Amino acid sequence: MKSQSIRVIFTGLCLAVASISTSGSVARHDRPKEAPKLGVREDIATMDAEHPTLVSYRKAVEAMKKLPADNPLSWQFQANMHGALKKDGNHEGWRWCMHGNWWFLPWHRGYVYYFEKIVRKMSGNEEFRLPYWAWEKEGQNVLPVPFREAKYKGKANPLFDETRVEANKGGALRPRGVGSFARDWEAARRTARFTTPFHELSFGGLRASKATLPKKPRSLEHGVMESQAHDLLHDTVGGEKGNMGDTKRAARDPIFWLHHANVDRLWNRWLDGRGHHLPDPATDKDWYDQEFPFYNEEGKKVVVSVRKILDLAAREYRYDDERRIFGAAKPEKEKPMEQKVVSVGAVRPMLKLGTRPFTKGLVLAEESRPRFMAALKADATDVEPPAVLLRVEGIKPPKEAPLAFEVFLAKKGEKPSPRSYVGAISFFGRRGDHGHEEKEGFTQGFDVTEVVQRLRTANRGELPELEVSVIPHSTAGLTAAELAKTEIEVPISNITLKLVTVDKK
Ligand SMILES: [Cu+2]
Repeated sequence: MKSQSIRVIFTGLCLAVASISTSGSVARHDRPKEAPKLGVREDIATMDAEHPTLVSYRKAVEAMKKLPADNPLSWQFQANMHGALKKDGNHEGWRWCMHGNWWFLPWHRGYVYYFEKIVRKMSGNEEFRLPYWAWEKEGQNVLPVPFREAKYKGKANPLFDETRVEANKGGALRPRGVGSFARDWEAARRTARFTTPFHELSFGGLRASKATLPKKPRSLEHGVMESQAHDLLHDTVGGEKGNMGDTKRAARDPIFWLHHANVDRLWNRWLDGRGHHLPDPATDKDWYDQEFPFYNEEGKKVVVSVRKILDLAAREYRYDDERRIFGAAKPEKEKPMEQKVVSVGAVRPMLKLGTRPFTKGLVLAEESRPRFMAALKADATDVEPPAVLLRVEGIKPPKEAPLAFEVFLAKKGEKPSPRSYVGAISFFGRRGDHGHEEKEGFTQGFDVTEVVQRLRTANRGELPELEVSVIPHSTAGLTAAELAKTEIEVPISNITLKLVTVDKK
């Protein structure tokens, strides 16, 4: 009786998937090689070390680590597809990770998708689906136990990575800050659009023009899902010198794949939100048409478009907390809008971030004040409400930066608190070793619209005097007092407040 009802549900699922895939039917019994059955990616927190998924993962990682780096099924080759050290040499399939543009999410979806296939082959477990590490859930911002121990049953544990330092001790990542991964995720989840001209208003990142192989677009301005939580998780697991903190080595750490399975899952959870949708297939064709090289479980190079990645993934896995089949979200027609941005305030003088916390007044520009106030009070029923951005501009990451910053916007005299936390600045993928972009520095902005509106409402409709606080945190396990004794300077050019308004065309 029970198995029957399960079968009914499963058939229903397959039908739903088939109806949204472009290639039509998904045969369950006599399925072609190209159409594996739908599997479920589950929360690692529900698994003990003996769970078949982890047994298979250990087996595959061990086998992959024994293969030479030029074999696409090897651990090294797979990691090098994300990024590689100079001494690793060159290969056409390497160094393809997409960061700082709107392909961050689909590229990583494809990358993890093919990796999962390879793990299935190398473990001999056809049922294998990657677990995900839900670090955004309270109490789960700790490296999962099966990855922490150097030994497993008396032998080297394939899931262990000795380059993590603090994370392997099992403490909460970001234990001393006011912010948390949960908070960062909540902020990201509220982001209304996948892409906009502003990185702090773009869940998926900034638009980039079609990339032609082998050139890839690169910018240091990360979208909200990427810059909040994702980046800092890399840094807090990797610590000062660990694999996870460096794009060129990150995927060597077996936890990388569970981290990205989670980022992939959170993309789906974002799509659950009302009005949230993928780029418009008509106006954002470039996003769907972009092709990337991956390697399948036969070790063969495959070049697939974003459209194809979405389709393949939707047919092959879903998450255990899926509320609907992802990929089914209908893109809505968005009104063309013209966005205008004006500077409405700044912190002066403000030339560097360091190892001690600071608080400074945010001075509103008198000339733009009337316009700013009018926008905040505007009845925004038929246009998009104005957005207020707090931007830390011209951040020049030092070569070694074992720290991250939490940023707060509060009423003058108020201590930084969860209510005034607006987000974090971290350096994953933006450290000073890539070339010319770093000389310019990068901007990390935050959507502070809600904070500003709350402060205004609490102050009888008028904006109170504002202060910005920036609190540094060690990613190498130092306490605030220990960190304050070290000398690290992060030059910046400015901290500004911007108003973004939308005019209907
Ligand atoms: Cu990542």
